[in-house]
Amino acid sequence: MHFNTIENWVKESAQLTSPASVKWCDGSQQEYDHIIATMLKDGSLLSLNDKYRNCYLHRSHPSDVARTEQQTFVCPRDRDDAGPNNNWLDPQQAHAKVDALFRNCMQGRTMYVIPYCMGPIDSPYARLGMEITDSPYVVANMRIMTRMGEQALARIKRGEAEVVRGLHSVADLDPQKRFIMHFPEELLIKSVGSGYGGNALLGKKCHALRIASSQARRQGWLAEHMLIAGIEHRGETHYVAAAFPSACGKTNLAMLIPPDKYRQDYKVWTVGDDIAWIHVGDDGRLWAINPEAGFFGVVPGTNEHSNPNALSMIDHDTIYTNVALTADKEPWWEGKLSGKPHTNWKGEPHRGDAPAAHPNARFTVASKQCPSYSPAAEGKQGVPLSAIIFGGRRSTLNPLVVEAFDWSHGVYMGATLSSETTAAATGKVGVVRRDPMAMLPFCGYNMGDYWSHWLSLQQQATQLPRIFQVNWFRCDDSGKFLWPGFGDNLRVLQWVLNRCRNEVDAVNTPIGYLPNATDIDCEGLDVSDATKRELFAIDRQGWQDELTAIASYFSTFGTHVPPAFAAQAQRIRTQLDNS
Ligand code: SAT
Ligand code: MN
Repeated sequence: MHFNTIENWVKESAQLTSPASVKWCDGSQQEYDHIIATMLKDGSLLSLNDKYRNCYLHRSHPSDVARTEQQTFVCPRDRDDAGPNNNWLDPQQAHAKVDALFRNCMQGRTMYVIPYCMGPIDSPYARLGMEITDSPYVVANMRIMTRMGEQALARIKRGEAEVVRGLHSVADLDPQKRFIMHFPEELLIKSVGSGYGGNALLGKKCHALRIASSQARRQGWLAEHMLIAGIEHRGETHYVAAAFPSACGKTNLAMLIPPDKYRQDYKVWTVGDDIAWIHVGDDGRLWAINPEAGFFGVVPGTNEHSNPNALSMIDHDTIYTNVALTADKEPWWEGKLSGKPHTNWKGEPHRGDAPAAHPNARFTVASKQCPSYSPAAEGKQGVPLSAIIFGGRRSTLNPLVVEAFDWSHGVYMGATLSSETTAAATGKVGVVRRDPMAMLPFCGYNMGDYWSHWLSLQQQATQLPRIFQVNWFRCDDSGKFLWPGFGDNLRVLQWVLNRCRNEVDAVNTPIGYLPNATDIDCEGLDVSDATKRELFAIDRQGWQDELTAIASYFSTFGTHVPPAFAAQAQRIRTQLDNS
């Protein structure tokens, strides 16, 4: 895209929104410090106890605490291209609707122009973006989450083919006038009325997933809601990418510290915790880069046990959003093992049983602060994938781990992923919803076509990763988790790796390859043989019902569903009947 086009768009945006001034961000430390100072002064940031060096608290508007999927739209010309997985508006209508809200909305405010790069600045797989915003909070967060400023601008000026533009304003934060609009055909995002996370940091879900997924389809790659981690064992590192819905533990898994007995032999390296851009390498393998430069992670539940790496990286140079405070102004959240809440996330005295921190409270922190951050994450080519893992939060049915028979079956497995909802999006928590590849809220085109695109990689790649599905959340009849999770998930990753290296065989079942009982090491765990059997039990009736539910879900995508899926379902049904 020619730089003139971008400059003109900035001018037009200023004409539309009438800011008091326009500032092009250079991404420097001085600029960041200045933004922080401005926010401390106007009260939109609060300083914390000195023990938390350069840490700040931002309290968002209480009606603006999570992504709002109802108000998120994908607007290609043809409704069918958005698919039943997206809200759609005709692009002209969508522009008219939001432009009316943008009109003069920045009066008296500064309009910031943020050039940014998703991915290592010198990587051929990195992509450029420009976000316009009137929120200093967004500027500060974008500086942590992306490679922002001069270098990105230089790359844009060199005439990068595709630059994604995003216009954002908090406007008056009225939930009724909140819209997050995507125009994949114009590589354009318009977001108004929210200052929160995925609604406002446009590099993240809007660009790196919704717009990027549609670019990826055109260009033969994948933009996925996946963590990337390296698992080092005896000098060899295997990389896995894993998709889980929001707030299901991607960050914890990406930063896993092996349990004591494994610590000598295994080390987990963090490449990314939320998004993976995956391309076919010259060697026919799939390679992944993390387009982000920071973590925007869920705070509640983070502690020495669940994620020691995260805990140690967020005690300095971190922006907290919607956590509680102790009496001496330390950040506090449910699950924190020290201190007690004095002021809740809204800034009111904490009392009663209501959570003190918002369940979707977040930290924003640079990746480089993570003790397990992988040097490979800064490499140009990314990392080669040995395995892809799909995970959901299901209290029943899905086993602890199962391996797909082949790529087609794995894609089907990903497409049938379902999970109980969390606080990361507004709406009811704990209801099972289908969330194919954990991409339901983020796939920027028709999900049926997306599945076909996944399948088509078989024609492009010669050495595809193996595909697995995991479920850390299976419960017994009384609702107690059967599996300890967290660091002990390494025991499952060990099996995944052993399978990738052809070192163990597995049990062939209708739903895929399950581990032999002795191949998941439970030594030292409070997991009895009976519990282990429960973790892998195949509830035949449950699976038959699941197939019926899946078929009815797929039917909502009509002719877009790949024919290969019907064949998978048929095979599973027949094998269940005969089992
Ligand atoms: O608010 S975000 O979309 O960035 C976080 C998430 O839902 O994964
Ligand atoms: Mn996410």
